[in-house]
Amino acid sequence: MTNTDLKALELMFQRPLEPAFTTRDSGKTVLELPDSFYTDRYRNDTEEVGNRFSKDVDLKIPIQELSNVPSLEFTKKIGLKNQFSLFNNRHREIASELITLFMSAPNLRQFVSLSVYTKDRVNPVLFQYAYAVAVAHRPDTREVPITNISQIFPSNFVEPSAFRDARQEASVIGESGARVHVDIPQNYTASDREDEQRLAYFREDIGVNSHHWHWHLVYPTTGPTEVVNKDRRGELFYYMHHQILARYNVERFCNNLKKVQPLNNLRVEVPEGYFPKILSSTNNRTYPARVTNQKLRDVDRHDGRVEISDVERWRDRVLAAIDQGYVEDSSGNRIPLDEVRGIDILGNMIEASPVLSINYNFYGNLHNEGHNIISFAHDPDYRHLEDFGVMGDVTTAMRDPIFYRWHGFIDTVFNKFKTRLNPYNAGELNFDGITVDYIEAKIGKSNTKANTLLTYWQKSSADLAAGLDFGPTTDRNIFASFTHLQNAPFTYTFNVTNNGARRTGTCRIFICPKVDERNQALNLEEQRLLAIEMDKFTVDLVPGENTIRRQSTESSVAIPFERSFRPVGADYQPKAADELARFKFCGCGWPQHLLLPKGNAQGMLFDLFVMISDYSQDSVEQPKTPNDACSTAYSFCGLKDKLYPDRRTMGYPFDRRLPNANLTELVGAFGNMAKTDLRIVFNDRVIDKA
Ligand code: CUO
Repeated sequence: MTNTDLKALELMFQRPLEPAFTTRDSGKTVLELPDSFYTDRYRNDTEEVGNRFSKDVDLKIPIQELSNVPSLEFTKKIGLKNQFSLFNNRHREIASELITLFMSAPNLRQFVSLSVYTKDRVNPVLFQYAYAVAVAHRPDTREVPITNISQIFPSNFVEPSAFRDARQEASVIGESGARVHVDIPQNYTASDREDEQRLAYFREDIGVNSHHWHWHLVYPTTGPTEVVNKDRRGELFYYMHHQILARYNVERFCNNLKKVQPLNNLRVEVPEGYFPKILSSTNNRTYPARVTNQKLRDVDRHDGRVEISDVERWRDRVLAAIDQGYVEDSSGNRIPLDEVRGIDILGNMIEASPVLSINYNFYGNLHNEGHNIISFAHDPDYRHLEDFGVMGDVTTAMRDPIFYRWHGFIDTVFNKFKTRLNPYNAGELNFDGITVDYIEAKIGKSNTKANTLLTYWQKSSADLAAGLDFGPTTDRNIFASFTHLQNAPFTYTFNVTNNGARRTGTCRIFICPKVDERNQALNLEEQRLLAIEMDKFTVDLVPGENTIRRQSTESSVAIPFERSFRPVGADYQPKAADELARFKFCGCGWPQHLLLPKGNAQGMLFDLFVMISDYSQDSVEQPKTPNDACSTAYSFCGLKDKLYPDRRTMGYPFDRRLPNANLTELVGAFGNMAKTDLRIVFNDRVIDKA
C-alpha cells in the first residue's frame, strides 16, 4: 500500500457532509478528483472548485478514474438528507449491497476511487457505515484506522449548542492557533423530577454509545457472507447486550432505583419519556422525542411497516422453540438447542440476521422490529413527516431508558433458554489441584485499604474537529470537555497453589452485587444474572505457590479513554507498524472509565469473584491469520479474523445455573474459585484530567 492510498482512506472519515473535493486534514490535504467524479451541482465549475481548494495545501492526492462506474440507483431510496437506520429492513438491504460493492473493488486504488466517487452520491450516514464496514473487513485495508463515530458525527453524541459555540469560537480565535474549547453540559436531557435521569451519566456517555456503534459495525446482520458469518456472532450478540444489562441494573441499584422492568407487553403505555436534544447530522433537526405514557402502535410508513402482532407472533414462536428444545429450519428439519450451539442459533435468530437466521420467515425479526416500533411511536404513520427517534439508530439507542427495557426483554428470552439447561456440574467447574488461597483488589496508593475501590467524576476533553462539517479548515482542533464517571485504577492480587505439574489456567474475574436498591440480600440466581465480567486472561501456574497480579487497566472488556476518543489525523498516529496496527479496529470495547459501577457514598457492597479454569478445556485452535495487536477488549468484541478465544460458553460460569445454594457454598466446594467482599465508594467530586 502506498501512503497516499492509506491517507485518502483515512480522510474519507472526515467532514462527512462536505463534498470530497474540499480540503481535509486541517486544511493540509486535498483529493484531486477526475472531472467525471464531480456531481452535477459542481460539474460545470470543476476547475474553479478544484483550484479553490487546492491552494495552500501540502499534499494533493490524485484519485484514479474508475475502471467500472457503478450504478448507485439502488441507494436512492434513502434520500441524502434522510436518517439511516440499521434496524430498517430496506436500509439494511441497501447497506448490504453497498458493502458488497465496496468489498468487490479489485484493488486498493480502485477501492479508494470507488469510495470517493460514492461519497458524494449517497446518504452520508449510509456511506460512513458501509465504508467503515468495508475498511474493517477488506484484507488490504488492515492498516487503516477507523475513526470513532463520535468524531465523525459529533452532533449525535453531544448537546448541539456546543457546536454553535465551537464554530463561533473557531472563527473568533481565528489563526492564533489557540485551542478551541467548548463545554458540554452534564445532565441536559431532563431534570431530577425524572427518576431515570439518575442514570443519564451512563446512558448518554460518549464512550458507551460509540462502543455500541462499533460493536454493530464489527458484527453487521447483512452483507457478504465473509463479513456477516463470524465465529459465534449470535452468542456474542446475546452476551455483549446481556453484560450491558447487568451493568445497567447494577448501576441502578447504586442510584437507589430498582431493576429494569423488561418490556414484555407492547400493548400498554410506556411510562418512560425521553427528549434527546441531539441533532441529526444529515438534516439538522433534533431527534424526535417520546412523551411520557406513549402508546406503541403498528408502524405503517413509506419506509417500513410492522405490526405489533408480528412481533408478538415471532416472540411466541421463539419461546415455543426454547420450550421444545429445538428450532425448525425452512425445510422442517429439527435442530436441537444444545448447550454449545443453542445460544448462537438463538442469537442470530432473535436479533435477527436474515443471512444467518435458521428460519427468517418463521422466526422473523424480533429484536430489530422492536427497535423500529419503539423508534416510530411518535409518528407511526408518517403523518407528521418525522423520522425515527434515538432507538432507531445504534449510534444513539443506548441514550434512551427504553433501550434497557427492550433489551431487558430480549435478555429474558435468552435467559429462559439458559435456565432450561442443566446446572453446571462439578466436572465442568473444577480444576483439580488448583487452589485460590487469597484474592484482593487494591488501589495503587500505599495507604489505601484492600478491597475498597473508588469512583468519582472526571472532566476530560476529546477532539471533535474531524466531523465538524463546514467548520474551520485551518490547522486547529476543537476540544469538547465533558464530565464522566471515572474509577481509580487498581490491582488484583491472587495467591494460587498448584499441587500438580506446571500448567495453564484461565483467570476469570467478576463482581456480583450483594444487595439490591433496598439493601436486601440477593440470592445466587439473582447474583448470577447480574454478574459483571471484569477481566479474563491466561495464567501460567508453576508447581507450588503462585502470585498473580493484574492491573484493572488491562481488562479484557474495556478500552482506554485515549482509544475511545483518540485524536484523528495523521499527526496523531503512530508510525511504527505494530503500534499502527494497535491503533486500528480498536474502537470496540467497553469504556475503561465505566469499568466499575458508580457504587455509592457509603460504599456499595459486592462479591469480588475469581475462578481459574483449566486452560486445556478453554483453549481454541486459532487460524494462522496475522495477530491483531488491538484486540484487548476481546470479551465483548472477539478478535479480528480469529475465532472467539475461549471455548467455554460466554459468561461461564455464570451463564448457567450453579449447583450450590449460594456463592459462599460454591467457592467452598471448588478450590479453584474464591471470593471476597468488595466496597465501591463514590466520591461526588469533579476532578480535572491531568
Ligand atoms: Cu445493540 Cu438492540 O442491538 O441495539
